[in-house]
Amino acid sequence: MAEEKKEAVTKAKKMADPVKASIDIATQEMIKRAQELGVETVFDRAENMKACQIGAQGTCCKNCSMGPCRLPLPKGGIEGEDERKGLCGATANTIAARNFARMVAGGAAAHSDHGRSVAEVFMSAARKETDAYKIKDINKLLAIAPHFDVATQVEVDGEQLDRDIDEIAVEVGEKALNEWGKAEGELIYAKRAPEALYEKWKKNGVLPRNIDREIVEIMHRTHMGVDQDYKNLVKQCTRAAIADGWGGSMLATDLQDILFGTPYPLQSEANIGIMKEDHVNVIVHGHEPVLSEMIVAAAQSKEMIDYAKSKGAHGIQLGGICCTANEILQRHGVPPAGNFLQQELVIVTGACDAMVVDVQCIFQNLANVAKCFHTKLITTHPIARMEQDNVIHIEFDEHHAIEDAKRILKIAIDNFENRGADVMIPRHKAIQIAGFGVESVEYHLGGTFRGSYYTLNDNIINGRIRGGAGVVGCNNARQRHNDGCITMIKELIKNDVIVLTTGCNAIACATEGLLTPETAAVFCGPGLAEVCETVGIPPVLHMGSCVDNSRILLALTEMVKAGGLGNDISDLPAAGSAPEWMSEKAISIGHYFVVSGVYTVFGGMLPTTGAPVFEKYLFEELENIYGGMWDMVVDPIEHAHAIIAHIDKKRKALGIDKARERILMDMADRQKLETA
Ligand code: SF4
Ligand code: MSK
Repeated sequence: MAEEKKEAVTKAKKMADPVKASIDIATQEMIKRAQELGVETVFDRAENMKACQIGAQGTCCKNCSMGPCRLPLPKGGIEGEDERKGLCGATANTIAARNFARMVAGGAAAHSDHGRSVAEVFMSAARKETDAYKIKDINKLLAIAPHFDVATQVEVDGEQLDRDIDEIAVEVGEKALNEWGKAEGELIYAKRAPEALYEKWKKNGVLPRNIDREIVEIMHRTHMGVDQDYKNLVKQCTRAAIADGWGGSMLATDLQDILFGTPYPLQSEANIGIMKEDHVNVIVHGHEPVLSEMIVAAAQSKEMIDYAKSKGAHGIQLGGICCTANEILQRHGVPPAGNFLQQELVIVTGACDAMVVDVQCIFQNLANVAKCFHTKLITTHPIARMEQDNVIHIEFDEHHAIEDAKRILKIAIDNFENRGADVMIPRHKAIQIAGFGVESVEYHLGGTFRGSYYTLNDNIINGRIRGGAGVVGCNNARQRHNDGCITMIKELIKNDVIVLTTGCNAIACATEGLLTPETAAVFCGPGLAEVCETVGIPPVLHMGSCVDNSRILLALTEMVKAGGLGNDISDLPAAGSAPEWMSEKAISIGHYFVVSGVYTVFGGMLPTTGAPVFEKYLFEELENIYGGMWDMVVDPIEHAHAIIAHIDKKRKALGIDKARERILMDMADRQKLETA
C-alpha cells in the first residue's frame, strides 16, 4: 500500500455491511474491496454520522446569527396550539417553508445555470465563433423557433423561402438567453403547457417573469424578517420551480438536442463492469455535456486511439457517472459506470486512469480516494474546483474545446502505465436500451402514420396500460442503494404502470436490467407486457438526465393533446416519484411536477415533517390549486401502491376504470360480456 494510501486510510469506527448498503452486486464487491484496502467511502461514513433529526424535519433555522433556532416536533406531535418559535418569533411552518424554498432555489439555480452555460455555447456555435460545435439537429431548431416567435421562412418577391439556418439559430439563441434575465414579460415556454394549466398558473399569479429573478426573489423572501407566510413562500417556490422545469431545464434539453442531436433509442451497457483492464478508462462525471461531447469525439479519433496503443493499451474506454453519463449515453451509447453512490467505487477499481468532473453531485471525497490510487482527478469548470493538491484543473473553454478534450485524454493515457497492482474490476454489467425522448416515444407508441400519442392514450383507455409514472432522482446513503428505486418500479410495472425515468434512477434501472424489451415478459403485468412486446420497447423508458425531466413534462403534455384523457396534466392517470432523492434539485423537480398537476411521492424523508401545517398544505391543499400534490411514503411497495391508487382514482374520474376491469377478465368472462 502506498504511503499516501496509509494516510488516507479510513478513520471510520464502523464499516458498512456491503450487502445491507446496496442491492447491486458490483457495488457490494467494491465496498468490500475499499474496506480491504482501507479506503473510506460514503457507505462507511453513513454508518458513523447520523443525520440531525431537527434539520431532517425542516425546522432548524440559521438564517441569522441569533440562531440557529431549532424547533423539533415534540414526541407525540402537537396538541393544541403550536407554541414553537425562533428568537424572532418565526414559527415552525415559516422556518420549514423558508428552508424548503431555499432548496427549490438551489435546485432551480443548478438546473438553470447549467441551461445558461449550454445557451452560451449555443450562441458561440450559432455565431460561428467555434469550430467544435455545430447546429446538428436542424429539425429541432425549426420546431422550437416558433415558440420564440422566430420566423423560419422569409418572403422574397411574394414567395415564401426557407430562412438561413444560422440566422434562425442566432435569433433563437438570443431570445433563449434572454429568458434568464429579461426585464418584462413572462417565461416563453410556459405556453408549451396545456392551455388549462397555463391558465391556472396565470389565475394564481405564478407565471415566472424570468428565470434568475424567481430564484433571487426566493433568497430575498427567505432572508431574516421578510416573508413570514408559508403559503406566500410556497407561491414563490412555484414560480421558481416552473422557471426551472418549463424554463432553465427545458431550454437546456432543447439546446443540447440541437447542438448534440436529439436522442433516439440505442443499445449500451451499464455498471462498473463496463471498465476494461486493458483499456485506458476515462470516467466523466457531473451534468453538463458540453465538454464530455468533445471527449467522446476526441476518444474516437485515430490520433488518440493510436496514442493509447503506443502506451500499451488496447484502446480508450469511456464511461460516466451521474447525468454527464446519461447525456453521452443517450446520444452516443457511452455506458454509465454507475450512479451517484458508486462514484468513489469506480476509482477503487484501481483501473480509473482519469476521472473528469464538471458540476453537481461530485463528492469532495473523490480527491481523497484518488490519492489512494493512480487516478488523475480533473476538474474542468470554473465554478466547481477542489482544494486538494492532487486535483488537476483544466478549465474548459468552448473556443478550444477539442484541444482541451485531447489534453485531458492524453493525461489519462499517460497515466495508464502508472496503474498499481490493486486493480479489481467487478464483472457485473447489464445491457440497456436508452435514449427515449418525446419524439421517439411518439414514434414507438404513436407510429409515424399518426405521429401522435394516440396509441399510448388508446392503450391507457383500453386498460392494457393502467397509467404512467415518472420515477426519477438520486441515491441516498441513508437508504439501501438502488433498493427503493428498483423494488418500487418492479411493483409498478407488475401492475401495468409504464415508467419514464431519468437521472441516477435510470442508471439504477439499467444496472438491474430493467431497460430491455425482454424485461416485460419477466416483470410486467399482462397488459403492459403485451404492449411492450408488440412495439418492442422496455417497460421502463430512459428519458435522459436530470434536466431532461422536461422531456417527461412534454410527454405528459402530448398525452393531453392526443385526447381522451382529459384537458390537463392533472387529469391523466399519471404520477411522479423520487424514491431515493437527496439533492435540492430533486425538491425543485418535485415541486414543478406538483404544480404541473402531478401527484408526486418522495421516499426517505421530506424536510416538512417538523411542520405539520405546512406539510398538510403541500400534501393536501395544493391539489385544490394545481391538481397535483406532494406525498412521502418510505416503504417502496406502499410507495408504488400510493401511485397505483392515484392512477386508479384518475381512471375512475375519466370513466375508464371499467375498461381495465375487462382487460383483467379471462376469455370466458369476456365472452360472457360480449354475449350479454
Ligand atoms: Fe432564529 Fe429567526 Fe434568526 Fe431564524 S431568522 S435563526 S428563527 S432568530
Ligand atoms: S445526478 S441530482 S444524484 S439524479 Fe443528475 Fe443523480 Fe440526483 Fe445528482
